Amino acid sequence: SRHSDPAPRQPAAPDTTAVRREFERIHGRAPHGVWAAPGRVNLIGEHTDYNDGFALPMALPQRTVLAARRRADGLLRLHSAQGDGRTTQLRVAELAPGAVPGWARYPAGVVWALRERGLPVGGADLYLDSTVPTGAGLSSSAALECAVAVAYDELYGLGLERPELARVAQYAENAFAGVPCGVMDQMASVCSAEGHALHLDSRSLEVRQVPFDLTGHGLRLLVLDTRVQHDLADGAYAALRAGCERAAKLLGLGALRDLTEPELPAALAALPAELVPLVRHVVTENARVEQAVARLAAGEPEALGPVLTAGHASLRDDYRVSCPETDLAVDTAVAAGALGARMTGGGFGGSVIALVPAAAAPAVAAAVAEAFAAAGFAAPAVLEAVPSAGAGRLDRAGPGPVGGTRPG
Ligand code: GAF
Repeated sequence: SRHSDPAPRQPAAPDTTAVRREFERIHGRAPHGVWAAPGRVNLIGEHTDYNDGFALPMALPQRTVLAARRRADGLLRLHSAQGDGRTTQLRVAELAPGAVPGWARYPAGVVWALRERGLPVGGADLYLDSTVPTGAGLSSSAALECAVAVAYDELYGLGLERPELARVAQYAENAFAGVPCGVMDQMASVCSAEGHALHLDSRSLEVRQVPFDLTGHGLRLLVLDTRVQHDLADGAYAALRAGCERAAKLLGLGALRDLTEPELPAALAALPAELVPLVRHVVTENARVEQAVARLAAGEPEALGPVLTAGHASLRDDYRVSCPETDLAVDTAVAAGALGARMTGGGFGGSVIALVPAAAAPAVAAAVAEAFAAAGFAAPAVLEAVPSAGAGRLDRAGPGPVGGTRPG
C-alpha cells in the first residue's frame, strides 16, 4: 500500500503497575485495588437513549484506569495523570451539585450520587490515568464516572448490579455535573464485552451481547476525531431532548420509543412542523438499530455499512447535530472506499466512525486527512475501534479490604 497504517500504535489502557506505583508515590500507601472503565463508540442508535429507545454501542480499548484506597476519615482525595499535578481534597459530607469544578466533578459526583441513594460510602484516595481522548465524543467522562462507580462498589461492598452502577454514574453527570445525558455511555462502559457490540434497551436497561467480529471479516472500524470539541452542557443537547419530550407528550406517549415506523406518517401529520424532523429521526433510528443487530446476528458485519451512512444522513438532515467537519469526514471516507460512515455520540463535532475493508483503511484515513487539509480544518486524529471489555477490576489478587467488606 502506498499509505502507512492509519492507526499503527494503539494507545492501549494505561499500565496497571505504573498506575499502582504512581498511587503509592502520591498517596503514600498501597491502593486497595485497581479498576478500569472504557470509553465507547456508538455503532447506531443516536439520540435514542433519552427517548427510552435502542442503541448499539461498543467499548473501546482506550480506558480510564483507577487505583483506589478506602479512607475512614470522610476525605476524598483525587489525583489525575491528566490533571495539573495537584491533589484535590474534598469532604464527602460536603459534596453538593455545582460545588466541584473541572474534571473532579465526575468522580466526586459518583460518590455524591451513591450517598444520595442512601448507600453507606465514605472517603477514598484515588489516582486516575486515562487513554480516552477528551472532547472527542468518545465518552471520557462516562469512563471516569464508571471507573469510580465500580471501584466504590467493591471498596464499600455495595454489590450493585451493572445497570444500577450505570444509573448512578448517569445521575452524577445529570444532577452533579449538570449534563442532561441519557444512559447509553454509562451502560456501554459497564456492560460491554470483548468482541461484541451491546444491544441496549434504554427503557428496561436490558442488554444483549451481539458478536461483532471485524478481523474475521477483513474489516476495520476507524475512529476519525474531527478535533471539533463538543459540549453537551451548552444547551443544544438539552433543547433537543426537550423537543422530543414535548413531541411524546403531544402524541400521548410515554416516550418516542413507543412510536413505530408504520405509525409515523399519522403522528408526523399531527405535530407542529419544528418537531417533525426530530420525531422522524428518533423513530427511523430505532429501526436502524434493529436492522444493524439483524445484520450482525446474520454474521454480516459488512452489511452494517449502509445502515451507518443512512444514520448519518438522518442526524445531518433531520436531527441537525452534524457539522461541516463530520459531514466532510463521512462523505470523504465513503468516497474513498468505506462501506459506511457516520458521526458517533452527541454531535456538534466529536468523532466519525468508518467501517472499512482492512486493505482500504490507509487510503480512507489519508483521503480524510487530505480533505481536511484542503478545507482548512485541523488534522483529524485516527484511532481504531476494537470491541473491548467493559469496566472491571484489573488486579484480582490485590490486597486490602475489598469485596463484601462494609465500612465499620
Ligand atoms: C451523548 C449522551 F451522553 C448520550 O446519553 C446520548 O444521548 C448521545 O449523546 C447521543 O446518542 O453521548
